[in-house]
Amino acid sequence: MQLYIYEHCPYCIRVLMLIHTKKLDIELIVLSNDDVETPTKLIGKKILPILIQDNGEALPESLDIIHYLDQLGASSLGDVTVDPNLDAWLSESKASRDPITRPRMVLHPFPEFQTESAKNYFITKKFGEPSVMQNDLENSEKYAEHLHLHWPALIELLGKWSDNSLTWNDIILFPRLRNLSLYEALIVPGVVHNYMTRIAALTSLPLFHLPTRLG
Ligand SMILES: N[C@@H](CCC(=O)N[C@@H](CS)C(=O)NCC(=O)O)C(=O)O
Repeated sequence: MQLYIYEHCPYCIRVLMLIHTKKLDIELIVLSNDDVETPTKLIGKKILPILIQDNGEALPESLDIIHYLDQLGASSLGDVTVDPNLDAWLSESKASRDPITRPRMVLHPFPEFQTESAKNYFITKKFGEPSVMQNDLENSEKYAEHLHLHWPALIELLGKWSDNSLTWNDIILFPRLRNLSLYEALIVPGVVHNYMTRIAALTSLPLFHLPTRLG
């Protein structure tokens, strides 16, 4: 099997979390961010991740791919159960997280952003104008302050989750927190720090910078 990904993409990282945990032998193909043709040929639109199954069929949608892969051999994740408050936390914190992570995605040397055209594709799509991206970058500290208002609610969620093996909650949350670690000056509470480092180790998906620990 083959998996088409972008390394900055949280949905692609969801799938990699399971692949690494189950040690599945799947060929990873990182597409350039401006390659519209390859995904469009496979599934009719430009969106990753896409899994090419052994029978050649292309399967899009991260959760469908994870569900399919988790059924192979012994299941790691079991039935889909996601904390009903997790989506709300992600929605509420999005306006603080996105301006921190998005500019840094395209500045990081991810393989999908190796050409100017690939970078420009992302910048135009996400920001419209390079000046908007620059503005987000310059206001990182302000957004990081906003983010601090959201940590107590996340700490409450994490307190209710089991911390033995990988869960569906981790699949949804960790890629977002990991992308926040692109910010070299990230400061997180001890509970969140423990969570990020534990899941990074469990899934062999290292953080980009180790956040400063608060408490
Ligand atoms: N619902 C999809 C969402 C995937 C998604 O939004 N992927 C983004 C990258 S993070 C994408 O490929 N967007 C098109 C683009 O980057 O041009 C899934 O869960 O797989």
